[in-house]
Amino acid sequence: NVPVRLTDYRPADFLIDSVALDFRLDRTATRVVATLTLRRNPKGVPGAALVLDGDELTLVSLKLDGRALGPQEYEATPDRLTLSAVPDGPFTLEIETRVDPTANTQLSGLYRSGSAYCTQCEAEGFRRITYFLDRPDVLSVYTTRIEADEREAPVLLANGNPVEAGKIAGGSRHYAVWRDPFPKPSYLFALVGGDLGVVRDSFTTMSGREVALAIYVEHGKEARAEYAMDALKRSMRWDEEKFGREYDLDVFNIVAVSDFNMGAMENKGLNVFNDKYVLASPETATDGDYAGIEAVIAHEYFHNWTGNRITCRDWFQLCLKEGLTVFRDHEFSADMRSRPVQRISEVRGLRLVQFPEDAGPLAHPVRPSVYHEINNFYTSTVYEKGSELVRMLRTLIGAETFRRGMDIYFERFDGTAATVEDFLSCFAEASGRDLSQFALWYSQAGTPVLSSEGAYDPDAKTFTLTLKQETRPTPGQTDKKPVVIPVALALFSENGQKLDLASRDARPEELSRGLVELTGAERRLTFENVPSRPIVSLLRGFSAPVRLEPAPASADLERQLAFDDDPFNRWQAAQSLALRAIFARVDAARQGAAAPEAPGYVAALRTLLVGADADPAFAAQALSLPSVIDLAREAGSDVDPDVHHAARMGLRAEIGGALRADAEAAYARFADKGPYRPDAAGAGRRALRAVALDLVAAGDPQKGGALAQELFRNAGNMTDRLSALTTLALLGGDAREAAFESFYKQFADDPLVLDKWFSLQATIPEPATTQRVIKLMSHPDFSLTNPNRLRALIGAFANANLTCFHALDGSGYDLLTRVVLDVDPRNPQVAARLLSSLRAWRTLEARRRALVEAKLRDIVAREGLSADTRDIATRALA
Ligand code: B3K
Ligand code: ZN
Repeated sequence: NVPVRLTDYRPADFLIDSVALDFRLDRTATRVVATLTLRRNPKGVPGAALVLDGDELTLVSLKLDGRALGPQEYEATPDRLTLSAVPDGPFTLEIETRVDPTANTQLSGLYRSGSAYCTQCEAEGFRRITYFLDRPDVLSVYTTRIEADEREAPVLLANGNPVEAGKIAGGSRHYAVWRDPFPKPSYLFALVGGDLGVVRDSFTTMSGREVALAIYVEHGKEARAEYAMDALKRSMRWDEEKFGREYDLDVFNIVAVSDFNMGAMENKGLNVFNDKYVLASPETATDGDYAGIEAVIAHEYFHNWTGNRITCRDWFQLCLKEGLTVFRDHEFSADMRSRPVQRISEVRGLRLVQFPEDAGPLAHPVRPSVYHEINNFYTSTVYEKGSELVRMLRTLIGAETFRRGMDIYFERFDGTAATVEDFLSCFAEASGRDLSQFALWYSQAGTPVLSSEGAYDPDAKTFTLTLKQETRPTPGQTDKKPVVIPVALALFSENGQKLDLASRDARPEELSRGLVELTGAERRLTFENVPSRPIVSLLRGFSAPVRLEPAPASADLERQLAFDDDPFNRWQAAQSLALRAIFARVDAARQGAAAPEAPGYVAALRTLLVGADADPAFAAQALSLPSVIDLAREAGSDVDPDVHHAARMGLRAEIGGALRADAEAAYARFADKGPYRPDAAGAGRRALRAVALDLVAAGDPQKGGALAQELFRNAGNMTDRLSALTTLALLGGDAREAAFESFYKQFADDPLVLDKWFSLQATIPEPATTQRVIKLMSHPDFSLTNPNRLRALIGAFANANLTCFHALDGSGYDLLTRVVLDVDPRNPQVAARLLSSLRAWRTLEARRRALVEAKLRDIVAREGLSADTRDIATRALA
């Protein structure tokens, strides 16, 4: 397994202008005839042999310009087809392969989910269907004919527009032909065949074209696709309004399947989805699920322009489509819901996964320069940090200039396979700025640490702010250069008055925008006319993906929480106060001292709770304590999750005790009124109520338990029911077991709801949970082959139950490695992803570190390990 390097990029030696695919669907022996029209690429090596990619393929026959080739005229292995002598002019190649969709447990290529046939080709799954130049810079026009048994697969779908369909005489077979006029890379190919229900709608584009929309789901679940359909129409309108992007085919189809390696896939005109991101009803889906559906539907739809019309030259450019499309879906969610609340949850997500990734052995640049297995690079760094880079670019050049740059990008690179340089060149042109330093963000791994120091001079009435940056070494990258960091800032007087910024050390537009740029290792700014020591609001709106150190003094944080006009920094102030209070408890526990209380923080929370009606969603976020994962990340080294968990629970009890009456009042005040609506306002009220319930349970377990049981019984929607069950799960005892049992009985036939049932049990933070998880693995509803179910139980255990997963007896690590090794031969992508839950293992204290290291060494030593899992294990040991 040789590494692939960005610097080794060479254009393909051949181009494939058109592809005609003919599928005869069969459960175990599907026949595929691919007719390719090829010609030499003027940019390729003259006279080069034609080498096509394959993966576990069986070649049936091969014809060149209509003539059957003998075995001495080519070389075919399961993973390569080589023709050393091909014409210099254009020619056609007809390749017949046979594939077994039922045996395809990797869920890459053509496989079966339930009784349906479906495909997943990104990144390199097309080569598991036919031999091809399976690389994103080879763009072709596809025609797809599908033939199948009409009883088994009445629905036959592929990319593009439907051309023709009919019955085949003498039997029960039928066919459909689809044509996609837009040249695309093979990773965007898709096909679906099955017996599916459908929801239909239509959309009139900005230029008045009618697009037929359809979402295909399991029969009987049509009503649950209505929210997804609504989200789709809103996405289509939004992309027209905000980016001027119109949809381009006559149809847009979405198919929901229950066996899927990730969230969804943006195949041209035929998105295939994990049904988790399509199906929702108030009884089965939470507010979080609805928000997730809205975001993923939008994300895949937005790929039509950022990913499909303009694709990536090579897989190193993955962030070009992913980071940009995440940025677009974030903006969409911000417009559909609450912008501040959306921003806070983006940053929470970034810090939960991307920051640890960037600080650990799996760290890599947003645009990596080398990979062994590309599927392991669909990471939080490429997606979420990639999105932050686009956001920073917009912050630096301004929203209008950014939009002009996007217009240039769409205009200039439509129909091509582009690079990050191509993308940046559009913004350099639109803004007239040199973006070469900005480009470092794409090549340099690691989270920069931004530190600040302030000094007030009461005589001169000046305030001097010193900003410094430093990026620590990451694997393979020791020397880090300073990057450009847009630092949004404001100064407030003691009583909350926002001060005008005056300084000779900043450009006038920096002062008027409240945005200074740190480009070197250090910058000093002296602000004038500052009447008293100011309160500094730094990195407002999280203007750059950096770690800000140190947090301001607690008294300043309390003031910021009270009057900062940047909601993100108000939330940040609450988080910083909570972190300080928890770490004070950690220190005390380590010294055997009594737990220190945090009266200032608790008083600030009381104000938030009492005033929650103004913005319940925001209050719910500000009232939520950092998770144990947050604590581990902030500690950075010598992590003992038990100590962190205990300190966190201690603070939770302190808050619950102090705010009991206010929490009970809030719980009553925010009771659901009227029918459930999955909108942001309703979701905010329910989130606040869940926080209130948790506080009541923290302060008075008996009262909390009683309220939770009542809510569990009478909940009118899944959001409330799950909040109640979460509280009961934490409280333990017979009530918990009874609730889990009744939940199971009620939803035993609903896989997506059962996933929640498995997850919640896996995350109970008490020692017995590991045994519970092991027992659940023999539950009749558990399955190692369904990725959703596997992630629900084992993924949740390893990623969200730190005390059990990192148990000192090694039982959590045993469980994870056993499952990873069991799943690996069947589904390497999912196994490797599970193993990535060890991304932060080096920050653990010594005993746990030794346990993990031994496990990783054991995995690497295994024979027959997949390239995916080997890659993660090897890099994790770096
Ligand atoms: N582009 C796909 C991800 C494919 C992952 C392949 N291992 C979904 C998305 O990001 O929209
Ligand atoms: Zn994407």
